[in-house]
Amino acid sequence: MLLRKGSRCLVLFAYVMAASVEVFAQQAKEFRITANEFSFKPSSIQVPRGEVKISVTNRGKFLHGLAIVGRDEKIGYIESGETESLTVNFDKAGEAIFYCPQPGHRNKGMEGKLTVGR
Ligand SMILES: [Cu+2]
Repeated sequence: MLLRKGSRCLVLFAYVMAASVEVFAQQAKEFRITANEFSFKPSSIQVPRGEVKISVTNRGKFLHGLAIVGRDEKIGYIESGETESLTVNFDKAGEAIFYCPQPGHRNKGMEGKLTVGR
């Protein structure tokens, strides 16, 4: 296939971008949580400071999600059987509560504790 100079440049750019995204993703430590009716497992996780990837698998029948008190980033909902990830940058040590943002789920017990190490 013949490509004009401009489009070859774009293809190269796309490759470089894909490679950078890959490196970026590998740097974040990943933590896995499962969601069900109506709890998270584990309900307490310890993460290091810095970039952390939290992957949530919905093992329930309802929609579930993940939100962290005091943070804007969240996963609004995850379909049953699916996994979604959230990358968060924790810049200081401390504790935070994570919960399911689906209406009523937090009150039914879908919350847990996230401890950020020093
Ligand atoms: Cu839920």
